[in-house]
Formats: sequence, C-alpha cells, structure tokens
Amino acid sequence: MKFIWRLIPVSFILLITGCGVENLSALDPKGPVAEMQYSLIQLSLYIMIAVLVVVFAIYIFVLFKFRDKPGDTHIPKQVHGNRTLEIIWTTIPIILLLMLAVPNVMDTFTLADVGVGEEAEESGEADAEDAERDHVRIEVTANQFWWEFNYPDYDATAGQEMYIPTDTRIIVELQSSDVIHSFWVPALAGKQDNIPGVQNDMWFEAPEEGVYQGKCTELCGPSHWLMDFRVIAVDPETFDTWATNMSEPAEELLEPESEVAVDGRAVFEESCITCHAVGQDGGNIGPNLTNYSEREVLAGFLDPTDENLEAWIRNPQEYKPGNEMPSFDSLTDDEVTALIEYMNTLKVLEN
Ligand code: HEC
Ligand SMILES: [Cu+2]
Repeated sequence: MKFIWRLIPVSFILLITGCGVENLSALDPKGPVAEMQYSLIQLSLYIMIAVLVVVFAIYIFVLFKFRDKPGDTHIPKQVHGNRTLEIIWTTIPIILLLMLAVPNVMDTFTLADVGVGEEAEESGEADAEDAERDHVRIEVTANQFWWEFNYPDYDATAGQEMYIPTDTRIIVELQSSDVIHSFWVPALAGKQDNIPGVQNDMWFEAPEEGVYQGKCTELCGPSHWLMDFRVIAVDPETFDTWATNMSEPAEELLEPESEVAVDGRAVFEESCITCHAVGQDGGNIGPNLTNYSEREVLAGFLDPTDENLEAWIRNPQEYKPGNEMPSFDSLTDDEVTALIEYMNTLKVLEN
C-alpha cells in the first residue's frame, strides 16, 4: 500500500516532465521564448511558496499561542477593524500582484510581437530592425490528425516534421483545415490554438540543433493523442539545402536506384499521389512525402521501419482511427514491396 502512495508524486513528476522523452519538457527550456515562459512560472512559484510559508507560520504560531488553556479566562486583545492591520494586509497582496503583473505583461507584449509577420511585411509596417532580422516564416496547418508546414518564401511544403534553422526567428502562422487544434513544442514555446478561419501568429527560436517534440494539445477527435510532430533544428546552411530540395528535389535525389523502385514509383503515382505530393507534384489531402525516408517517425508516432510502413499502408485506420487515409488491402505483396522500396529513396539531404 505504501508503495502505491509513493507512486503518486512520482507519476505526477513524470507527467509534468513528459515521462523523460527527450526535449518534451517545458521545465527544460531551450531558446528565448521557452526560457521567458519558464522564468514566469518560476517567479509565480516562488511567490506562492513565500505566501504559503508565511501564512502557515502565522497559522501555527496562533494555534499554539492562543490555545484554550485550563483555568485561563483571559480574552486576548481584539483587533477587529484595526486600521494598521487592514492596511498591511491590503498592501502586501497588492505588491505581490504587481510583482507578478509587471513581468507578465511585459513578456506578453514581447511574445505577441512577432515583428516580421506577413501582414507587417505587406503593409510595410515591419520596421528596419525587424526587416533586417533573419527570420523564416512557416504556415502551420493542423489537420485531423497530422501537421502541414508550408514555407512560402521557399515554395516548400513538409508534413509532420518541421525543419528550422538554428538561431533564427521562426514565425509560425497557425491555421486549421477542420476543427480546433493547438500547437505546442514544450521545450521551445507554447502554446497557441489552430482555429479554422483564423490565423494566430507566434514566434520562437532554437539555439541548439536537435529534435524537439511537438504535440496537439486540443482534443480534436479519436486520434488526437497521436497527433505528434517534430521540430528539427539544423544549421542554417543545411536548412537552406533542405528547403530548396523540398520544393524542387534534385534529379539525382529523386531518381529511384533500382528497377523495383521504379515499379514502386508507378504504384505510387497510381494510388497515392492524389493525396501525397512528392516535390511540387501531387495532392495535399495527406502529408507531403518528398523526404519520407528521412522521417524520424511514421505518421507522427510509429518507428519508420518497412514493416510498420507496410502495416500502415494496409490498414491506417487501425493505427489512427478516424484519419483520412483509406486502407490499401487490394495491393499485391509485390506492389507493396516495390512501393516501400521507392519510398525509401525519397530524401532531400545527401549524407
Ligand atoms: C485519400 C487520401 C490518401 C491516399 C489515397 C493515400 N493516403 Fe497516405 N495519408 C493520408 C492522410 C490524410 C495521412 C495522414 C494520416 C494521419 O496521420 O492522420 C496519410 C499518411 C500517410 C503516411 C504517413 C506520413 C508521415 O508523414 O509520416 C504514409 C507513409 C502514407 N500515408 C503513405 C501512403 C501510400 C504509400 C499511399 C498509396 C498506397 C497513400 N498513403 C495513399 C491520405 C491518403
Ligand atoms: Cu489536433
């Protein structure tokens, strides 16, 4: 029984730190935005702890000092309506609230000022400092149950994994194609809703290269809990190569290496391309697959192995109930093998 009780605080800690998954904790902030938010959390926490300690100290002191003792009929001094006390306990909370409010309001304005968003650029309102600052604008569209990242300045579109350059202001323009979702990358910044018909802007920066986990944090349907994505921060040169190749993959990168893969491309062009684009060609009902073989994960949460890919193609509904991809049980084994071989050639970064 005792053991069970001990599990409660442990599981709570695991819960708030994201169960130890790398870069999924708001308590281990990376970059200016997450750091700002984390220091606000710390400030409020310290103030709360201070209030708690003082109130409990007074409470315990009073409990002992003014206890009913046998034979003691003395009534302590009554302080109801005491002006000095009233002033003290009105002033202290005002000071505490100001200590909370001032940094909160200042940071709220800093966070709300994306600076070089599309509107500011179009209306010429972006001031000189903003215009000079390196930035990358990304339109983030949430769909049940996957993410699309569109880079208007590069004509590139990516699914599920958002590449960004390090040390650069990233401006995300959040929108949705269906219901309300919410964009959260705990270690970098968080969080803001993706609302159909509305655009919410947000900015952040990643100082270090790395893979940052992202989540949808608005209940959006039966597979909401699997609506994960990745933010992959790479050095600016690699990012440039990535973004350029995503829009127009170099021929040698697209050329399937084997005959089987060529067959696979034919299957892809027959069954998949209406929903999945490779390069500029294809639909956008599903994630862009130009760099499929470089995926960290498949469909946001599965290991991208050949077995998982085959299982996904055969029956995507089993993995993500309610998603928009139909099952392909009618494809022969040979067709699926060829398809997988082709998909494993889809990459944009040579290494
Ligand atoms: C009717 C549209 C449609 C067709 C046709 C379709 N898909 Fe999909 N596919 C989707 C959607 C939508 C998703 C996103 C599912 C989710 O995660 O919610 C998806 C996801 C995927 C993923 C995971 C992508 C990622 O970014 O990790 C792969 C791989 C995939 N599809 C492969 C295929 C293959 C191969 C075919 C052809 C045999 C195919 N799809 C046909 C709509 C389609
Ligand atoms: Cu969602």
